[in-house]
Amino acid sequence: MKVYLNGKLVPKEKALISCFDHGVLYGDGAFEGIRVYNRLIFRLDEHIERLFETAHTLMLQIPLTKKEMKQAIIYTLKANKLKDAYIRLVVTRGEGDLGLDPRKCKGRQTVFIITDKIELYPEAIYKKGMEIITVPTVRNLPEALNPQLKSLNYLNNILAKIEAINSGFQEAIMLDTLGYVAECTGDNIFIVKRNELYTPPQCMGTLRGITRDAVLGIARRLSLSAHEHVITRHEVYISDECFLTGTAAEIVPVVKVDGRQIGTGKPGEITKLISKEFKELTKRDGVKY
Ligand code: PXG
Repeated sequence: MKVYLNGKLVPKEKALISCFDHGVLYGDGAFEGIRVYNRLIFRLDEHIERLFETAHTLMLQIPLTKKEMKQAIIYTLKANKLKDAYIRLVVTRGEGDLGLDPRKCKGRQTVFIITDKIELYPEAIYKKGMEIITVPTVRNLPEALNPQLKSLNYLNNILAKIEAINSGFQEAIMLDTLGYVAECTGDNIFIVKRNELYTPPQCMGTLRGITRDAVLGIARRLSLSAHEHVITRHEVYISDECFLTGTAAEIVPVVKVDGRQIGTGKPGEITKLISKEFKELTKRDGVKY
């Protein structure tokens, strides 16, 4: 496997960065996770846009233009001869000293691109549905560390993931500080009630997920009402269907939340329809290489 590191392709074993890189020392950097389906890079422009938006707020200068970044991704995919893949795109502040001050990172920012496979959950989860819980760790406050930022500081999510794992679950609902449902540790959440879809609005400590946007688009095309609306845990418990969305996880049916069965306890019809339509979309919506 070859990894793109600062303009060069290097073997995985040689893809190493400095201990003084502020991405390592402080999580000071931005990232994206992107999927490739049969040589089509799904929503590449949207992912690049989001990376540059995160970098803008972090005042992190990306040493490549958007076009060069796309070319670098394609270059890496081709070098690894991948048809189906998961791309991890990372930009860090680069090498600095032992203080927080980002101005001390005087050299180049670090850019690396890993292209690999990813399988978050076994196939059975997609067929039978997942059981999840709500965890105590609340999602970061937007005014502290906005969940819209896909920064390298993912400890808020990792703490929640640890709580889920400690309780024997693979994924968890994180609430915002008001107690409304925000999202899961690495996915957005949707519920279905009386054939209408609901997902928390992005202002409530929720990442504007690209898969979430794709699902909202699918719902619109299918003439299903879809609302970006605050959701309580009660509303999740009494929903007819529930599912999660994310680049890595794709569409995951949820059949039990905090011990409450959702709907029939099996993946719902709308969830299955959305999954099918999403699969179709990935066959045509993307940048070909
Ligand atoms: N919310 C959060 C907090 C995420 O990290 C999503 C929603 C879904 O967004 P997209 O744009 O992918 O539809 C994400 C992204 C993992 C993992 O190992 C998950 C993500 C990123 C990196 C790793 O579960 N999810």
